[in-house]
Amino acid sequence: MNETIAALSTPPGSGGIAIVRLSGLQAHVIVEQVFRPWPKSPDFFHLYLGYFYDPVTQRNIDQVLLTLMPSGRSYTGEAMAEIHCHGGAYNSKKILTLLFALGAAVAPPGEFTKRAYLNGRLDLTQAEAVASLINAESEAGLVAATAQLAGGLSDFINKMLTSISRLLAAVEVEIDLLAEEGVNYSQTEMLGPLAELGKQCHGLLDSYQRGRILQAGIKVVLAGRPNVGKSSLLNALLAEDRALVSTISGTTRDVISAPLEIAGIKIELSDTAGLGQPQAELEALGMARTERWLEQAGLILLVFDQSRALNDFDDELYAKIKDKPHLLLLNKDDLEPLFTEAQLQERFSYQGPVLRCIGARDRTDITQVIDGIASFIKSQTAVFSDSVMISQQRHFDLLSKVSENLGRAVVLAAEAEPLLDMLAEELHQIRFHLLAITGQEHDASEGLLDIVFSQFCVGK
Ligand SMILES: Nc1nc2c(ncn2[C@@H]2O[C@H](COP(=O)(O)OP(=O)(O)O)[C@@H](O)[C@H]2O)c(=O)[nH]1
Ligand SMILES: [Mg+2]
Repeated sequence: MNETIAALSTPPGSGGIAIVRLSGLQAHVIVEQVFRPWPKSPDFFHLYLGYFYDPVTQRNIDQVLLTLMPSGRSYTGEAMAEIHCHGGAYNSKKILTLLFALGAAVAPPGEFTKRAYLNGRLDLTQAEAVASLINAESEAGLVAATAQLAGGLSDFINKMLTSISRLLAAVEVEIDLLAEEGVNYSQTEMLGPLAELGKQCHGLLDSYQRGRILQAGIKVVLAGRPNVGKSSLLNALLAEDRALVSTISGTTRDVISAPLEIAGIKIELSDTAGLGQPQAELEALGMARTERWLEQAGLILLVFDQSRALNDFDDELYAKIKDKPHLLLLNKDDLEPLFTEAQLQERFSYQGPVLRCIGARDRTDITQVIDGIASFIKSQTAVFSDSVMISQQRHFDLLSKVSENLGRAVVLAAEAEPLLDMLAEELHQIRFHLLAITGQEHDASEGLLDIVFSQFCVGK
């Protein structure tokens, strides 16, 4: 059914080695024409040292290692061959060109993993985990992706599916029997499992925020009035001179972002233009940009200069961010204080900690700030950290639909004389959405597979 595909599976450019992969019915036949010496009866999963050569000119192209994998026991589930050549851009391209000349087709992005899914080697959540694993940028991201790849989420969804299929079968039997002899319907047998499914579904939906943070990281934004020391803090947290620091108010205009890892979580730290009364047009543009950034922040660090009295701008600023996750930071602790931590907390009715940046200007001690961010992250991610979670928007959307159908199913099932056909329809829908998560069934017209596999690179 499928043509044999070939692609470079390592990044283009020069490196130690490059790996060219082939998958499909003709994979072994094609490499037999370009690898020598061809073993008499080749073993699978054995690495053969030899030469990749051009069958027309008979000239050797590269010294390579070749391994063959049989269908049913390879990543894609098809016959596969891997050619480990020297990591040059030219030789690997030449090898690919010769494979294409012998009939291999160019592999679209994600095609190997797509075939693995279509051949039942992975389900859709596991295929998505492969993409997450490749893109992981932190310890937590890696752990989350590996758990999903191992099938943690698939198992959980499959258990929900077993339960829903059982209920559906019971309702359908009931529909048949009612038509004949009017057998009594057992509500408790229906409502108990439905409630349990609802709990599981909400557990997964609740885990989305945590799953996103673990896998994709969190955006942390420094905000505050001009000149309080935001840029100094960014530099201190990054331990490098990244942002311009000056006594001139309005120095920072554009948003400066840089990656950082705290408590195993990937952080994108951003410094913004201070919010207040803009002195010039450019400063006003910077402030507008800050506001947009604040909307997307996963955590806002609101910085105060303890040597300057609090005023209306501070109240305005606080009102703006108070519904977002935030921490208060007190800076310039080497200067005479005009207010205390307690006064700050009282003014804004803020229950959280006030983190002191001790001499941020000289990068001396920002441990309180780092610890504060770390405990915030832990409070967001630690709960049930060993349980199954979701981190993909697609899963969240499907489970939201499941949750709606479950709500309606419970109402229908609780009726004194339930409308069994309608209940069956809700259960069908739930089953369909759950099957779409693992990819066992889905609406082909939605182009789901194209969307999922286009996130991959060529050769994966
Ligand atoms: N005395 C003192 N000055 C600081 C401290 N942190 C920053 N500054 C100074 O405050 C001014 C404004 O700092 P900057 O980081 O540019 O503030 P931003 O406008 O909030 O980004 C600069 O002159 C800094 O050197 C501090 O802890 N103590
Ligand atoms: Mg600044």
